[in-house]
Amino acid sequence: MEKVIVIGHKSPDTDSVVSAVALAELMRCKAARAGELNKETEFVLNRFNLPVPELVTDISGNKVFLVDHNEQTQIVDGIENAEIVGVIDHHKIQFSTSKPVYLHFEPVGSTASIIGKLYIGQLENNPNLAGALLGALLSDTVIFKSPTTTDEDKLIAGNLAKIAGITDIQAFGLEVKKANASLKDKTIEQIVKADYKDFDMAGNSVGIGQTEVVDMSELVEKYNDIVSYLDGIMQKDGHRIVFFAATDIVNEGSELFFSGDKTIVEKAFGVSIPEGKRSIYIPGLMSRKKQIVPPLEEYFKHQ
Ligand SMILES: [Mn+2]
Repeated sequence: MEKVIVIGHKSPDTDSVVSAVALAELMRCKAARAGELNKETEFVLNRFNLPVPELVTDISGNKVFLVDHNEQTQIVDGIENAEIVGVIDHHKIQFSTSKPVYLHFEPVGSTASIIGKLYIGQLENNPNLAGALLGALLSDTVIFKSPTTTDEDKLIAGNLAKIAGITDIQAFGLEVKKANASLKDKTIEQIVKADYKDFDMAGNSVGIGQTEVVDMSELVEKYNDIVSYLDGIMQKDGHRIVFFAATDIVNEGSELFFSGDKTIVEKAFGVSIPEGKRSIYIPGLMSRKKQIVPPLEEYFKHQ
């Protein structure tokens, strides 16, 4: 393939970046990223001696292979002047092309799982790439705790761990997660926007950020700042509603902050929120894709 650039979504997470790096190396093309790296991704690339892919903010004029996303709002700018040649993803299909393209979608816990399975033969000789893919898999599945996790993810993780020489998958997963979990040294923007995605739901623009937290007490002092930051996004971007989920990966639940009409939150999630309160704790809520997006889409569909 000539000059294909492999790239993940805006506000990239570890799955997006590592999948791009791995696929580019395996297909012998170029990896890029559509935004700044978070600390967790930095940790994984570092740990396995992998290069940081080049930052690309406008993809115009290139052939592009998308990994870990396919929704218009999440694709790097300039895509309307580029040619999509392929997509490997584990999200719902939300796009169309005028030409035939290579598509590989699977309902598994990470894009890294798909790449790890497809290329397991080649990965045998590349323990660093296998280790990084394992890190991305464990990140996206929240060390297998997310409801998006499948038996196949666990199987692939085992194979990748063997190649990478990692004996304790749980301990390695926690190491990966902890690299990004402390809120202490981060600005509100870094906390909310590190993993933030815009969605179009029946003509309504919905923004949803998510972060994983190991120590929820760090959240308390940031409550007001988070709420006013969300209000700022609401005003600037003209959304119908904006969310931020702080997900407790130890106790398995999320504090769901919002800016917008609280009846949307109440109806979509079947909760009741006291007047003036701008967040609600939802036990068991771990996954944006499986537990936040679907109830909201259901709500807006019937509006
Ligand atoms: Mn992913």
